[in-house]
Amino acid sequence: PPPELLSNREREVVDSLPSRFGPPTTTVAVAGLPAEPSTPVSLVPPAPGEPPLPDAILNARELPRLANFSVFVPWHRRLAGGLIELFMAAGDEEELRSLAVAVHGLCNPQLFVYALSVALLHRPDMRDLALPSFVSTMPGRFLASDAIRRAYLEANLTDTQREVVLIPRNWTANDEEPEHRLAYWREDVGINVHHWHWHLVYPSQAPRAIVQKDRRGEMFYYMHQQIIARYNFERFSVGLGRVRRLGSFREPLREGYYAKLTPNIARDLGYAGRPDNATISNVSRELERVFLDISDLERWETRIFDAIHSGEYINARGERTPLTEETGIDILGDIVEASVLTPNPNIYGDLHNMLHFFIGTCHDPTGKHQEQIQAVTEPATAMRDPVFYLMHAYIDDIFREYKNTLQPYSEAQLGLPGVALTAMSVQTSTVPGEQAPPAPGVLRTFLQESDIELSRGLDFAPRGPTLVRVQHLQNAPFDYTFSVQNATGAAKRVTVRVFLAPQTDERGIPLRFADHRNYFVEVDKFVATVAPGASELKRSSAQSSITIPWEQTFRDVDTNRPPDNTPQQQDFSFCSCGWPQHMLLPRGNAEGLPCVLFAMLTDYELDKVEGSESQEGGRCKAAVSFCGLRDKRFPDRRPMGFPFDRLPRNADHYLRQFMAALDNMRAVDVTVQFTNRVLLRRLDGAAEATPVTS
Ligand code: CUO
Repeated sequence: PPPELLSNREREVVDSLPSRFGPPTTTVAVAGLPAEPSTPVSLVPPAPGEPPLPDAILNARELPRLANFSVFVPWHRRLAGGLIELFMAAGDEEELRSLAVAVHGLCNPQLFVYALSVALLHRPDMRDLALPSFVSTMPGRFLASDAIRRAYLEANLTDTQREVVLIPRNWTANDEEPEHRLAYWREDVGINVHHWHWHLVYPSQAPRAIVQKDRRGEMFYYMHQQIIARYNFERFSVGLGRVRRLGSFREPLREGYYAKLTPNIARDLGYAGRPDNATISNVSRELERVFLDISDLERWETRIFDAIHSGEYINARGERTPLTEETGIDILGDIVEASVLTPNPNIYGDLHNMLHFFIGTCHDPTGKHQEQIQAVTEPATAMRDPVFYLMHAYIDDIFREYKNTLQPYSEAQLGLPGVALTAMSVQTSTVPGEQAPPAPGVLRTFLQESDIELSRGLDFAPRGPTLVRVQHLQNAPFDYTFSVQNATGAAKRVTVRVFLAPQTDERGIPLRFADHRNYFVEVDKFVATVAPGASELKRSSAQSSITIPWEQTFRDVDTNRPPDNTPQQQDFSFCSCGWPQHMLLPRGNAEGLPCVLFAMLTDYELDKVEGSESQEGGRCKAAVSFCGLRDKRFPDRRPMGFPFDRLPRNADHYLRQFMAALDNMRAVDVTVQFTNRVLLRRLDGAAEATPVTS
C-alpha cells in the first residue's frame, strides 16, 4: 500500500500517522502532538493558562468541514492565506507537521489540502518532497462520481476480487450538445491537474513573498491566453468555430454544463449544474460571504478599460501611474485577476475571480436553495465547463486591448543579424501498431488508456490498490531539425521559439497576422549554441518547455520520481505544474488538419535574465514557459508570447509578409492527423506499447 500521507483521504481525521517527511517510524499523536513544538497546538480545547489556538485556525474553523472550498471566493482566499502563513512560519518540519495535523483535524479538508500544498511547494526545506498525484488524493474533483462510487465498492473487495473501474468516454453529455465534442479535452485529467497546480504555484493570496513572483501578473495573462488559443485549435480540429467571447454580463449563457462530480461523496455535495441559457444575477450568498451586484462588475470593467485607454492606472495612494511597456501587462494581470498585488482594489475590484463566482452561482444567486457552487468556480474543475472559455476569452480580450495600444515590434526587435534559420522539419516516430514512421511533416495523435490508483483518495474505505482506467488523447513523439546558417564568424547563443497554429480559420479562410497571432500556441522554447557556418539543431517533442511527462500526471509519489534522481529533477512538486505531454498537440482530424509550424531564433544575450541562466542545468526546468523557475526570475526577458503578443506594423499583412525580411524566422506547413483508436495501453506505466484494436 502507498505510504500514509496527511493529504490522503482528506476527510479522515487522523489519530496518529507516520511522518510524511521523516522516517516512517515517527508518529504524531493528535491530542498530545510532539512534546515541545515551538508553537504548541492541541486539538483539545486549551486548558486555562495554555496558549490559545492560532487565529488562522480559529478563523478557518468557521468554514464548515463539508463545504466546498474555492480560491475564487475572497473569504476562502483569506482563510487559506492565514493558514499558508501559519505553515510557512513553522520553524521546522516537526512543528509544521504538528500544525498540519491540527488543521487537518479541525478545519475544512479542502481548505487544508490547498493551504498545506501551497506551503509545501514554497518552503525551502520541503523542496525535495514529492506531492502525491492530486488525481489520486482528490479524485472527486477529477473523475466521474459514478466511477468513484464504483471504486468504493471495489475497494471493499479482496485484492483478488477487485477489478479496474472503467470510466466511459461520454459521461457528462451526449452529441445533441455540440460543445460535447470537446469533452475529451475539457475533462482531461492532466489539463485539469495542470490548472489546479498552476493556481497553487501562483496563489492570489498568501504571504507576499509567495505571491510576488517575477512577472506573476503577466504569467496569469499568458498562461490563460495560451489555454484559449489551444482551445480554439482544438475546436477547429473537431469542426467547431472559435469560442464565443462573453460579450455582456447580462447575456444568456447558451452553454449549460453538468459536471457530475462530487468532491464530498459522503455528503453527496456535488458541484451544481447550470442549464442552457442561464443568466447571472446580483449575488448575495451568506454561504460564501459574497454580496455584490452585476453593476459592480460593470464598474470594475469600465475602470480597467479607462486605465488601458489612458495608459495610466490609479495606484494605492490614488495617483495616476503610467502602465509602462516594461511592466504594464504585469500590473494589469494583477488588477484583472485580482491577486493581493492589485494596486487599488477599491477602484478595480475583483473582476476575474468574481466572474468565476457570479457564473458559478447563477443557479442559486441568493443561496436560498443552499446549493453548492458550480464546477467553474473551482480551479481543479473550472476547465471542464464550456463557459470557462467564454469567460476567459473575455478576460483575454481585456489584455489584448492593452497589448494593442503598444508599438508594434520593429524589424530590429524581431531580427537577428547574421543568423538565418534556413530550414526546419519535423519527423514523427513510428506510431504503435504501424510498420513505418509517418511522412515528414505529419504529426500523429491517437487514444491511450491509462490507469490511476485511487486508494489515497477513498476516505474511510479499506486500504489496498483500487484502479480506474481513463481514455485520453496522446501524440506520437516527434523530433525537430533546425538548419541554421551563422555568418557572424563566432559561436552564437540563441533562443529558439517554436509555435504551432492552424493555417486558416474555421471556414478555411487564411487569417491575417493581426488575427492569426492569437491562434499560435507555444510548443517549445530553448537555448542553444550555434557554431559559425552551417549547422543543425535537434530537439525532441518530449523536451517541450510547456509540458510535464505522462508519469507526473498519472503515477503516484514513489513511482513518479525520475529514475536518475538528479539534483535538478528532485524538485518534483514544483515541476508537477505543467501542461500534460499527452496534450502537447491539438487532436487534429482524420484527414490531417493543416497547420503551420513556426520557429524563430533570437539573440540570447538580449533574452537572458541575470541569475536565471538555468535553462541548462538548473533545478526544475520542466514547463518553465507556463510555470516559471522556482525561486528565480522568469528566464526570458522578452514579453511572454513574443512575437505574437502585439499587432504587426502592417495590419493587412499575413504571416508570410510579416516574416518576409527576417531570415531568423521560418514557417513550414505540417498536418496533425488523428486516429480514433486506442493504440496504447500502459496499464502499469511500462514503457512498451501494446497495440490493441477497439
Ligand atoms: Cu485559472 Cu480563471 O484563473 O481560471
